[in-house]
Amino acid sequence: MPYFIIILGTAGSGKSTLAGSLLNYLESHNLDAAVINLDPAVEKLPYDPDIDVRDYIDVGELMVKQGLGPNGALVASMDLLALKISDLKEEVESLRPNYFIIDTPGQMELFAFRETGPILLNAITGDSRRVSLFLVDGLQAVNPNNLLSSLFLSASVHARLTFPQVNVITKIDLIPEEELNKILGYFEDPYALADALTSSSYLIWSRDEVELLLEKLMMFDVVKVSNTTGEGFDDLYAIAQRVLAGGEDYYTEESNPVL
Ligand SMILES: Nc1nc2c(ncn2[C@@H]2O[C@H](COP(=O)(O)OP(=O)(O)OP(=O)(O)O)[C@@H](O)[C@H]2O)c(=O)[nH]1
Ligand SMILES: [Mg+2]
Repeated sequence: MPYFIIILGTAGSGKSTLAGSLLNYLESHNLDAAVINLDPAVEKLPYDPDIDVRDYIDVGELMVKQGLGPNGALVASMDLLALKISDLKEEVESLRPNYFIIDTPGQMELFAFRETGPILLNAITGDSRRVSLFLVDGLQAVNPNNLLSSLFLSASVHARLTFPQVNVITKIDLIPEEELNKILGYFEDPYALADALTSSSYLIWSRDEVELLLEKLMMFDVVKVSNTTGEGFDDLYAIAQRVLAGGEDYYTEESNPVL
């Protein structure tokens, strides 16, 4: 059975670029991989998708016909896709790669707050082993308050999907080394992040509660990558493979962050 690597994250965090880079990485290691594009609104992709939801739905047409804005049309198109899931599933089952990489839309509402995203992903992946990669835009994570928001969002996605999940900090080629070390330091010592947050970001919590919260939010493994230079892909592959081989029981075992 193929393994599924699902790439999630905020708009522009590097999902599609990472899907392409990961495909190249796997193929260059003689592993057979296929990419599923689940973003109906994308115009240009940095890879050639093996399966493409744009063959199933037309967001532009939905916007015109139903008078919807871009976000509403995206949500509506995923609902429509859910109705065509058996065709999509058939297409997925017709391919037999070692790995499926799933590129998703940056509209996080689909996966953090709505049922359609999880329904679609569960249907596509079936009984296969899967891992979610939650992308955190490294340029945004330089700001501790942004990093906190990303960690909350990552936890929301995990609460909805309940797949094993790894946080991936992207665009590290654009981050000065000193700033990058600070971000990585936060994952080794959540108290350092608690210190760095401006107090306005946790008005309703005491310092003790913030520390406890951060410890929980940082329980996912974290990897840093550059989609441009390829740095970090050995670590990303190693950790994804470890999670996939460990299956859904992964969190019952002790996990060590790869930094
Ligand atoms: N320097 C650098 N740029 C990156 C990296 N990853 C992505 N980018 C750039 O960031 C921009 C957004 O990347 P995408 O891969 O389209 O991001 P996305 O998450 O798929 O975006 P949406 O699908 O619109 O949500 C593009 O200009 C990429 O070239 C990286 O690791 N380093
Ligand atoms: Mg994209």
